Amino acid sequence: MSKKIFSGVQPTGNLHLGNYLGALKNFVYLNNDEKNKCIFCVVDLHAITIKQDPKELKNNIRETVATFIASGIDPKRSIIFNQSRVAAHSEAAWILSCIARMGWLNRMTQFKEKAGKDKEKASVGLYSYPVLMAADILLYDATHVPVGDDQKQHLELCRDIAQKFNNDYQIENFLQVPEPLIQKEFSRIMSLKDGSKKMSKSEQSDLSRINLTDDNDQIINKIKKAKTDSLPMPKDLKELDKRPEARNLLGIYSSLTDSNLEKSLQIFAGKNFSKFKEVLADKLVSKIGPISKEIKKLLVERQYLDEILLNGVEKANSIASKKIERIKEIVGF
Ligand code: AQP
Repeated sequence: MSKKIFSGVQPTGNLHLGNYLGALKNFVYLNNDEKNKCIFCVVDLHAITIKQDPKELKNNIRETVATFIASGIDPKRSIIFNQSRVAAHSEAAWILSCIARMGWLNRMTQFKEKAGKDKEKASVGLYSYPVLMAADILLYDATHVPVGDDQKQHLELCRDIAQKFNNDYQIENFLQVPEPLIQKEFSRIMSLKDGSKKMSKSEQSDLSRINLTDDNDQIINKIKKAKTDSLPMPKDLKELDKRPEARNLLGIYSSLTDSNLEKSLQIFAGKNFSKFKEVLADKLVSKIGPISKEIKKLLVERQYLDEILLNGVEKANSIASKKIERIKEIVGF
């Protein structure tokens, strides 16, 4: 079945192994299927929900495009563009924010996590972030949205908004209700320093994540220093429930080798962590090392990256501008 794919990545720097295994790896797989129409967006409007340095943001937008391409997304086959250049995203977000209910947004756990204890000081944008995300997806009639497990709740909200819009305006199937594409296993990669926290760009300690720009020595060093416990490698799946760091490292290994936890356990059960870490570091170096080199090469070619974005903006705009016009007609503007 052919799929219309839409997904986005925030240009907030430090793209990491979690972004790769949870999202980018899947983007590449979908991009490689000729039947699919894929749109991958650098969601810069989302990025400013938390204060960004303007110069760094500009660089991070290019770095995100470079990471898409270095990971294997083909810009000739997929549309790659930055969100802020297509005005329909902001316009649709406003209209859809009049459809979404406060009660729905109040349930979003990502806002609670990101706003932390001082909710009063969080930006309004951080709160309404999921409505903008719904606008992104719905403008392109996306049928499927590949994301990491952390975005599942936002996608459910997007489905609710689409259904309510169609119902309120009595226009059946006008907004396509999208399906999430979340991998069953390893859809949430955890911090290398704390198996209960997700690997994240904004975590202060660089040792908590493998950045996609890390060189081979950095990767090896971070895996060496990754938190484990003093016991040997677990013997069965049940044991993993109580050992989140071991589960995470085995999950990373399994995802990199397109395997599963059970098979990985058969190889490493009872062995020393140090031996396992050596094998894991090797796998990471052979997967992430070439991506890191390619990102650095591409970053020098600023004009090439800008052309990809310009070209993508033109294509995205021609789709989104038609949809927003129809939305405006439907609401009575
Ligand atoms: N740890 C993760 N495991 C699996 N998937 C992940 N994703 C992010 N972190 C993990 C997925 O990567 C895609 C792009 O994410 P994003 O850049 O839009 O923002 P995010 O989810 O907010 O990423 P971070 O790293 O967690 O950023 P900060 O630190 O700013 O909060 C998404 O599909 C996401 O699911």
